[in-house]
Amino acid sequence: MLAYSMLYPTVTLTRRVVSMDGMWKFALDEKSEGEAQRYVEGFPGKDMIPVPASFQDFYTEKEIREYTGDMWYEKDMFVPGEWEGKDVIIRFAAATHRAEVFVNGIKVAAHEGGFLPFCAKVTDVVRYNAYNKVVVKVNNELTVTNIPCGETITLSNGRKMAKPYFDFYNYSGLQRSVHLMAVPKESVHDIDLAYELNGGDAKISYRIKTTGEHPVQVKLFDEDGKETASAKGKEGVLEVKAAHLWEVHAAYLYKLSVRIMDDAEIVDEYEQQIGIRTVEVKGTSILLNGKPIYLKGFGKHEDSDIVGRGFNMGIMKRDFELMKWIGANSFRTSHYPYSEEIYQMADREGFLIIDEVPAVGLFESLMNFMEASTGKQTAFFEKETTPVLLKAHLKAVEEMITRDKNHPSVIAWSLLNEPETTSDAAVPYFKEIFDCAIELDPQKRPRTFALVMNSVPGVCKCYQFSDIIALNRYYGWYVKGGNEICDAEKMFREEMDAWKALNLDKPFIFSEYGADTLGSEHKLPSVMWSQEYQKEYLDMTHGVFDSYDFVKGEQIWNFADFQTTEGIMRVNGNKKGVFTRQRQPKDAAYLLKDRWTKIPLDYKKEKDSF
Ligand code: BDP
Repeated sequence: MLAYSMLYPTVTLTRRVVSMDGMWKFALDEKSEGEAQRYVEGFPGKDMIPVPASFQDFYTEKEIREYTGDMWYEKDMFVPGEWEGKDVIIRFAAATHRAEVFVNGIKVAAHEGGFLPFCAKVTDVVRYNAYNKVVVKVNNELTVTNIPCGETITLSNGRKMAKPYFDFYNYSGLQRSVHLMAVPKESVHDIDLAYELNGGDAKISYRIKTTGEHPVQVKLFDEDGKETASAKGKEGVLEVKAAHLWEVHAAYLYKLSVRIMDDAEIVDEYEQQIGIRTVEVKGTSILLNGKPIYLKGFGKHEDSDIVGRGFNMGIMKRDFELMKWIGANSFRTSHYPYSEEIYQMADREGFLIIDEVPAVGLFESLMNFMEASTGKQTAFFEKETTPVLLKAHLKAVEEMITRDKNHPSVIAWSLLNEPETTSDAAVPYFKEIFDCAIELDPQKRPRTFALVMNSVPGVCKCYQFSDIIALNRYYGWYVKGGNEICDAEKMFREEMDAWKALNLDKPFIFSEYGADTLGSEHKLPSVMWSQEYQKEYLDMTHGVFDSYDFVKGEQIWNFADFQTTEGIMRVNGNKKGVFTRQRQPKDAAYLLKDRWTKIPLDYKKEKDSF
């Protein structure tokens, strides 16, 4: 069990939440002198930076944008006197990639991993009815002992530089919201829910973890605020007659209220929106509420101009509007768990999410999409440091599942993206990760990972762990592009035939496919990088998808153009977006809209066998 609660901060009868978002003092610490100079009590300088945001794209100096190392954030926080007697907690929705937190000069928390929340309990160090100094040391170096993987090199001018083994910019800092909360000392810590449908009725099995011994009361309210079911005890069942199910693009959200009671007194109250639905894999079908579904949508990134990977509410809203417009029903949170507000919106809008842990770069190459296309085999899981990496990976899986398990939108866990799968050492590593996920998830959702180009039948030693086989495939882009596209199609079909021959009786989805395309380029006849070629590529690829009945989903790479490390393979970022980084359509968007609005949710339902 995690030391702190992952529950999203909410105000209830017993809980208080104050946002700490806004301008924070900011300083880089190139020589890592901050600690020795007691930065933990407050540091010199006047530079201010917004939170949430990545720090990089605000600045005009390249050495700041590319800065790798320690950086410091500082803010004064007022703690109200009426909170005395409760636990006072600072909650960081994310600090990328690691952080140490100090309040009034005292260390109160440390966390590794840049995309999941952590809390600092500061009850015993704060002064009430007074300002308290919060100082956070953030570090954005990449290593092979934490996810996402990469290296940190030192240039000849003495500066450190991040070298990701993955294809997105190493945006970092306090990229998500910070909250100050007051929570009762005896409180709701965690909530497990699992669903069973029976005719029109539903059973919700629940388990509540609290930090004390007082009894628990659970109630369910419908969208009109009417009480629909109730139960007593830390574990039990809520019986919902004539349940409104949560469906794709027709989400119904109930409110779950959990109270810890001391006779008539409410010790703690926590409320959360939930949706009643089941998810399972049966044969080659993915079933939602017992009915087959076909996934249409995207691999995405949290990425936009100026704020980088910082959570941006406006971008979130625009992205959902575009996804509805184009006829999508799903997305993968490639390559890290996203901001919690995005899952809340997906719950509300009825979108399906494949939730991905930040396990990317477990393949030793900056351009694994290129090297894997050559059939190159590497041995990533045979390093001396692999056990340390595994520990960090397991912890991230635990944090992600604990954080996201009650979102109806989350239908599957993606446990790695494009790892090396060709050596025997990968097998026990995968086993631990996949076992951990099924054990932690009360709903036993399907598990998957995205297979890189060289993970093919006969070579890949790990696909059997997946409940849904997810392929990242770039035939016609990294392999046999342009005028050779007929050969790309031939190779693609040969691979698909090889999968078919294995008779796995599992659903396949394409978790990535796409072609870089410049929003500015038109060319008749087409050339690679032109809008015309993106469409030709898609027509060929979709034709292959449509010929195999066990293919139950397509999530194109990528929703929008996004920032990467600079290099000869990238033109100020990856341009495989269906939309530009400014969220305007390329021509391919209209092709996809046409296709996806025609494909029914239960596409290929009759043909769910090989
Ligand atoms: C795959 C990765 C993804 C890349 C993509 C690409 O999973 O992160 O951005 O290919 O090459 O290797 O565009």
